[in-house]
Amino acid sequence: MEFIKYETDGAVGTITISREKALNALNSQVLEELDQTLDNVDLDVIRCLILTGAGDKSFVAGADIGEMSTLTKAEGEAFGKKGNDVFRKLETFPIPVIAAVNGFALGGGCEISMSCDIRICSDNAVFGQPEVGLGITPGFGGTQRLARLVGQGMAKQLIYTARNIKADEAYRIGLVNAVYPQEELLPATQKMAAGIAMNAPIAVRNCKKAINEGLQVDMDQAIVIEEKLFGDCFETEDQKAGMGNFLEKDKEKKLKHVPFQNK
Ligand code: DAK
Repeated sequence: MEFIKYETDGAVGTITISREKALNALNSQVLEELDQTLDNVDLDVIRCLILTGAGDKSFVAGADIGEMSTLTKAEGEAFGKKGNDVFRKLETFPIPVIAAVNGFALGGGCEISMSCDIRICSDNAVFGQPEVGLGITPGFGGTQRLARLVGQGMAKQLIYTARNIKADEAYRIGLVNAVYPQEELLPATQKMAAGIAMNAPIAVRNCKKAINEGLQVDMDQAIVIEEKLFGDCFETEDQKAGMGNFLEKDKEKKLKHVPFQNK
């Protein structure tokens, strides 16, 4: 792989978009490599993913404007489909994905971070949807995911004005969960990912599914989705170990972590 690095540490996998000279902009090769990397994540071992960008200036400065500028209509459609498929794969990936946003997250960069479950950013991060200034609409789900995350009034303001916002404003409007100095971003994200990976994997996966799928339907249907995924946890080794841990009378044993299984 030329533009994607994938490393693992225990049950946490880190994907780094590594095209620093173009501020990690997404061209078709980056999208293709990201797609393949996701397909190759060993879900028997990895329980949480981190997505970040190489360097300390940019997470992803958007889709590659140079490549897009010469696309024909058909090629534009193919590029859009590739991007949307990969972004959707991230969003529906069975395990949580945390975006560690280490700088510019513009256009497709902001959109890819919004396809992740959680966004944590560095204090130099900049978010924005500059597309209307380029004569296009956000095309990788920005109009949909931004409105769901920060509410339609704020999303419309950001998209119509094409104004970039800094980390503190992104935090204030709920686009990111936390802001850290650049050098603390990855350690803090790794700590959060490791904490998630310590929890029962089937339950964590089912929570992601319940939240994602429940948000697409009305409350009556959403509750049915939750019931089903709740029920699915029973009779698993994790549920037995988790509840057994709690009920264990012996204090020593009670505090001892019983490792969870992936089955
Ligand atoms: N694409 C290609 N190259 C980029 C890039 C981008 N998005 N952003 C930066 N670069 C390259 C620059 O061209 C420059 O390359 P060299 O000239 O050194 O070869 C290098 O990265 C460093 O950039 P700068 O010299 O500009 O660095 P500065 O610090 O001065 O400025 C900046 C940083 C992030 C403010 C600036 O680079 C910038 O404004 N970049 C563009 C940001 C942007 O507008 N991004 C949104 C792109 S539009 C679709 C679906 C989705 C999309 C499109 C279609 N379909 C469904 C069909 C998505 C669209 C977008 O993301």
